[in-house]
Amino acid sequence: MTTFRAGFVALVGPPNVGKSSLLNAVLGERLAIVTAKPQTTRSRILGILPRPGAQLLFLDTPGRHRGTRRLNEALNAVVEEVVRDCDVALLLVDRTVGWTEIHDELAGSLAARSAPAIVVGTKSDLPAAGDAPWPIPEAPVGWPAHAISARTGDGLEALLDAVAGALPESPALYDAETLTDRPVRWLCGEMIREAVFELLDQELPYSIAVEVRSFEEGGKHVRLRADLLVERDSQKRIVVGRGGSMVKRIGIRAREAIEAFLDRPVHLELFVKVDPGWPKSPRRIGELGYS
Ligand SMILES: Nc1nc2c(ncn2[C@@H]2O[C@H](COP(=O)(O)OP(=O)(O)OP(=O)(O)O)[C@@H](O)[C@H]2O)c(=O)[nH]1
Ligand SMILES: [Mg+2]
Repeated sequence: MTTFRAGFVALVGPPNVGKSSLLNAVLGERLAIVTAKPQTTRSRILGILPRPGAQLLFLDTPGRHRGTRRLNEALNAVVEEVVRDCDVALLLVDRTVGWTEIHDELAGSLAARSAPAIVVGTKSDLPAAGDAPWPIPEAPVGWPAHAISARTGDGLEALLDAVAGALPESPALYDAETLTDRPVRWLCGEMIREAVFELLDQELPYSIAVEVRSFEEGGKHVRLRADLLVERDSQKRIVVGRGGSMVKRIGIRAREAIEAFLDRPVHLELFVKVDPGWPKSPRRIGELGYS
């Protein structure tokens, strides 16, 4: 009898290294939002990939970062939990940036629990990646290393083979149809947050949360109502924009992404609301699904 393997594969690394892009590339599905800004991902997102003889359960995580806000602490707690519980860890290094102190910390945690770990060099399609040394000199001795590009797909098959081979023998842990543990309506909320990150400048996106209030499937349309939560009135004015122009742009961009994801026409209504305490309240952070 051939052996079946299954287990949890952690995607960890500093913000912006390409964790969510790698998840989407291996699944062939835009499950996790991706933006040019660091600290986009705010939660653990499970993405399930069936392979011949294996089931790979990828866990995307928020970039591990420093910061004292309650939200940051919650995000780092997510990373710690995934590092502690995974069967294999992929430690991602942006090849155009190289190894950082955050990699030292994560490598230390992984070595302490002696989980199999693989160093993944990302963004190999960029010229600056080719100029940097490979394999990465600071990476722990003996850890396998794979250079990949989520953009072109280079290196992904070899990486997936290595990951599958490192998983424990186990029957499949989820049924074959399952793609993720996140509800569709929450994933739609994330696409609204992606538009927020793309259209608003500087620090403002970090103060914004999205709460989907209703998700109705009727006829061929999906009807979605969501709140954009900000911390202060001054932020609300910017997010609404002159005569509602900004919230309208966010709505148009988000609707297009959600329609592509659901493959159906979508009616989206957005409301901007002040919720001063949300990033400081563990209860709100949990309700919003950022944990
Ligand atoms: N050229 C190139 N860019 C990439 C690749 N992978 C990711 N990027 C870009 O890098 C940026 C960050 O990608 P993400 O996937 O959001 O990174 P992340 O590690 O999930 O970031 P956080 O969620 O903020 O921690 C985005 O602008 C991506 O388009 C790649 O293979 N090639
Ligand atoms: Mg991400």
